[in-house]
Amino acid sequence: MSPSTALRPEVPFVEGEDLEAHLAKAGLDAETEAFCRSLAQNGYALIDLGDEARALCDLAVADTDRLFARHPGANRIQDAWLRSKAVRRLAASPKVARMLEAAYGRKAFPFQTLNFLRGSQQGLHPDSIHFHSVPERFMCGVWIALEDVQPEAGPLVYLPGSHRLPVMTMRDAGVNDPRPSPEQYASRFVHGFAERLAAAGLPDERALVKKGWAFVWAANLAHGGAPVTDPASTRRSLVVHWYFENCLYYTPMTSDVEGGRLSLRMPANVATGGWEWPRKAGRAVYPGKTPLLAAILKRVFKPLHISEG
Ligand SMILES: O=C(O)CCC(=O)C(=O)O
Repeated sequence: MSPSTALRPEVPFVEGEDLEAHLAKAGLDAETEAFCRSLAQNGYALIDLGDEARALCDLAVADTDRLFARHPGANRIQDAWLRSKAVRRLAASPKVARMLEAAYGRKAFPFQTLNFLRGSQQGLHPDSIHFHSVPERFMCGVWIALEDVQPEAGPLVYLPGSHRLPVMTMRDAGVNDPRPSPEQYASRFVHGFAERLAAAGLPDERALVKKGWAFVWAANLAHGGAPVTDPASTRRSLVVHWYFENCLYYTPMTSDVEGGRLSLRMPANVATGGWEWPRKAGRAVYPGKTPLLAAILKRVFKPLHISEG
């Protein structure tokens, strides 16, 4: 093992038991310390990205509104960073990268973007069933408000503290299948996860995020979109999913975690425009033909996925 590998934490600082001991010797500024404490205690934390980012929000809105205008009824664009410099610059914010590295102890990279025009009204879910890592919990979501969020526009809703619940796998949800599917996610996991949340009895909160601020959630935090009560409202936002270096990256929804069969991913790196190999003990791991081909096609054709939900 190289010295740098030996120094990498196996548990993110903000997900472990020793955060205060770490902060005492890390010499971080007050804003970053507060960010780490909030992420550890609540499973979320806010970052003011500053005035330069607020100007980028306007450019990102102009770019994505043009794309939405070409697809009437659409509410979601996946990977607009491939076509919009402003979306890409916001997604790869150096301030976010710095604060995530301080909080997790490994270098972070953004691997996917989602732009929403209106509230998503998504059901409560943890990202840890969509994207996960080995070692676990080296993943987070960064939700950036491109305009001030109004209460009637379907704000982000989340359950503080739910990140501390055990990570739920497809088998935990009763899917006894070595090759689980998105259909089984919809028919079993969603229900099983809702039951787990009800048993935990955690109250929900809504995020009325101001333009140019980022709401960061831990991989296992339950979150979704509140109902939109004003159908004429917009809620332009940019969700950026981040991973951390030197991990295996995989899709839990189609993996058999307990059986050791992981659907490996070859995530893009939005900051560099390339991709990242999944790694184990510092060594690149072949992810399989499908993810490798998907990564190459993404780089060459820069596909956008524009959809209603
Ligand atoms: O923006 C929202 O309403 C929810 C987004 C979300 O849940 C996600 O991207 O994982």
